[in-house]
Amino acid sequence: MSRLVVVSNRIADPRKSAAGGLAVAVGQALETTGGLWFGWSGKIREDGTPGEGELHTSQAGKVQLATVDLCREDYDSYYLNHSNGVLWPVFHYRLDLADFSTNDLSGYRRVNKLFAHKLKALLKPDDIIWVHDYHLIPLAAELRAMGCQQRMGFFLHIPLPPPLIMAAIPQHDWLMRSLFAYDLVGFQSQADVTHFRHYAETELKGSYGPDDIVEASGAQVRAKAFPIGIDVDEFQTLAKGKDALEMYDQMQKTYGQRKLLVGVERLDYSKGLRHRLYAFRQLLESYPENRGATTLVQIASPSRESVEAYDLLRQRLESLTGSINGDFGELDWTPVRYIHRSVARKRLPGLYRSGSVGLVTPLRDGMNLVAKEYVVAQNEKDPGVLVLSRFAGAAEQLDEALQVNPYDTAQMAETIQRALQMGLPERLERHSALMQRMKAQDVHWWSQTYLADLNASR
Ligand code: GDG
Repeated sequence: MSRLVVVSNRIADPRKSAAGGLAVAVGQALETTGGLWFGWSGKIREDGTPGEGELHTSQAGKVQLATVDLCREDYDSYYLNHSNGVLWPVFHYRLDLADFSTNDLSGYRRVNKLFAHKLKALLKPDDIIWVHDYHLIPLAAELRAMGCQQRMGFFLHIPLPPPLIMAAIPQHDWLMRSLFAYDLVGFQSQADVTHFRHYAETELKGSYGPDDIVEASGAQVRAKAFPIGIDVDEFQTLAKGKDALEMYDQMQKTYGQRKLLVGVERLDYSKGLRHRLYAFRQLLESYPENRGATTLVQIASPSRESVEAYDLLRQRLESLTGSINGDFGELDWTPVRYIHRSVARKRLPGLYRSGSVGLVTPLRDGMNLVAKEYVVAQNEKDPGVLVLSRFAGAAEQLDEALQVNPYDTAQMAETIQRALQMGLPERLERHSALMQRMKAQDVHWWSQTYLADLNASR
């Protein structure tokens, strides 16, 4: 049986349960056959030389871990400036937030070449290589240029925008052509696949045909949607654990009879936090019966704090929260509980379960796992209601959520009100349909389906 080699910007020890959905899925896939997980160590060397980095290897059960350190210049250009300063905003349709001035494509290429060089030394001829996410798009092209002929697949965790938005990235055609070095390219949603096909047609003068094949510049790749799921069993076990139950009790004691709206995310402009607060303000204005009776608990865990756009967003959220609490709050009621810290993973299910409504309203999102975690954490005899943005990849799968357009404040407020007032029979019906899909398409289904397809892709 071929060995699986996973490559991602960051890696995790698959034996540690705190690792979260993707790490668990990839870790389990790796443990089945024994495999190699390769990525950046997370260490920055102040005295290092660009394009060079030390390789560290260690063994975690059946999985070999291999990491490379980056020097400061490589970290800045590959990770901060190009991956998070240009690719992340553009792929989330935010040309206004992309910082092209500091963009250094050569640093991004250099680090991909460095990774390819270090990885090549560890590869066996019949390995299967699975590369993850936007940091590493050109990795296969670099490996191929070094003579590697193994089967290689790529999965994009974030959305792929339409061609005219992609076209804003300097040398976008180089970036997109490099995807054709893979045997299989996986996307989160059908919308992303459509954008990839359109890009190939319009920008590369290519075409697409049967069997998910896209052709351009004399090369072929298979492009398909594989919507990522969560580890339903693991999350249900977590929900029954001591920490989650304690969290739930604590929320009940603190908020008593009040209904809770719950939001949990990294503090990121793609997640639509400002628009959610506008809708909550509108809810309190249009449906005053919620004043004193409904609280929004918003966890915004710190993320990418050295990128300027994130700092600005934090300031705006703090000011908006302050103004809503100032305008509507009472001595015994704070409308918005905004927490700029992370909650321990073991406690999360208890928090989700305490929410009568789960608010997952990104402006654009590849999939959004919080939406899925919220559903799985619910009490199946008295479930809460998921309010989900139509711009999350998850919206293609989760028809039974109440879907909203986060830019339409009045519609979002109206939908939250509908969710707050929904009767038990309708909540039960929606929840059970969502749960069935969640179980059928969990994270193990995702990795197995992807890898089976990659195996069959040549
Ligand atoms: C990318 C794509 C795609 C959040 N706050 C806390 C916390 N979290 C955990 C959640 C969830 C994960 O982080 C977030 O996953 P999402 O999918 O919502 O979003 P991204 O981080 O942007 O992930 C996304 C995903 O990749 C997978 O392909 O779905 O579209 O953008 O698991 O629970 N965890 C803890 N404390 C927090 O405060 N412990």
